[in-house]
Amino acid sequence: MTTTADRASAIVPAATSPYQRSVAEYWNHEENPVNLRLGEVDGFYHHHYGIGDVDWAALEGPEASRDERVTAELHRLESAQADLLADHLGAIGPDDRLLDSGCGRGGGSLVANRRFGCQVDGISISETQVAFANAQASKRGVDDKVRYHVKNMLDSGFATGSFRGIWNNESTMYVDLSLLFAEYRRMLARGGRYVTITGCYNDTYGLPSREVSTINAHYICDIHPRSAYFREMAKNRLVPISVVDLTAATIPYWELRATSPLATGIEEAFLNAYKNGSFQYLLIAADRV
Ligand code: GPP
Ligand code: MG
Repeated sequence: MTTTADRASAIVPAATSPYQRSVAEYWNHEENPVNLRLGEVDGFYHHHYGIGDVDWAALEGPEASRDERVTAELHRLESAQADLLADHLGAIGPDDRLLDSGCGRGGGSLVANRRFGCQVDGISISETQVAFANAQASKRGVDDKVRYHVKNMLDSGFATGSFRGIWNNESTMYVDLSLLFAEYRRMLARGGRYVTITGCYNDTYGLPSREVSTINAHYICDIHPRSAYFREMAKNRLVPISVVDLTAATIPYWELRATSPLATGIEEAFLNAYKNGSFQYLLIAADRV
């Protein structure tokens, strides 16, 4: 049967397993200053990391405003990451529809709407994140186009073929990729684009390193090997068009973050994982054929 309309959200609960409920709980209560203070810089609240060269001058100058400069610099690098993801969505017009899958507090959807002027739906299993994100969209006056929903990315109920583009910005490590990409195969229009930026473990290292396991424990997630992305995409009519290894580009962000009072304690694990070759920061863009 081909569905032509989105399913009403109330029919199924968003978080369907004890694991998913524990993840929703984590994000319902998460208030890390590294996310909130950065978001306050310009109202784009992100839940991903940064890329690009650090302007180390942020550490110099008056001591009193040093933290503020570092916060702004970290936010600049996270914004550059969001822009790079949007660069890979392809030619999106104002009448197209995009899905921000695992939208967090919603910054990425606002970035895409600002760039393309199109409708964006963001989904998260965290009620708190969705409420926060919808409040931001209203504040910006874009709530007619940008809407956030409490939905499960494995079974969101959006209509078949209804999206021109779908992305995950650091959220695929919470789900089984075979289920995820089967759902994207269904929801993406033919010729549509899928983009993910993700941390994955490096198959050439072997199985997850101590540092990768530490990151998993920190966020209650399950980082996949690089190979799983390509295998599951190939099974689901998603043909990679760009693969960018962002590992070297994200290390400066983590080095700066480690100097900041906003550091959460996970910085050394990321730096060591990237430097010992067990972990990679990757962008993958794929066409739905
Ligand atoms: C969180 O971003 C990102 C994840 C939970 C996914 C894990 C990412 C990997 C690349 C493995 P955040 O901005 O909420 O985290 P933090 O609070 O540490 O900044
Ligand atoms: Mg963050």
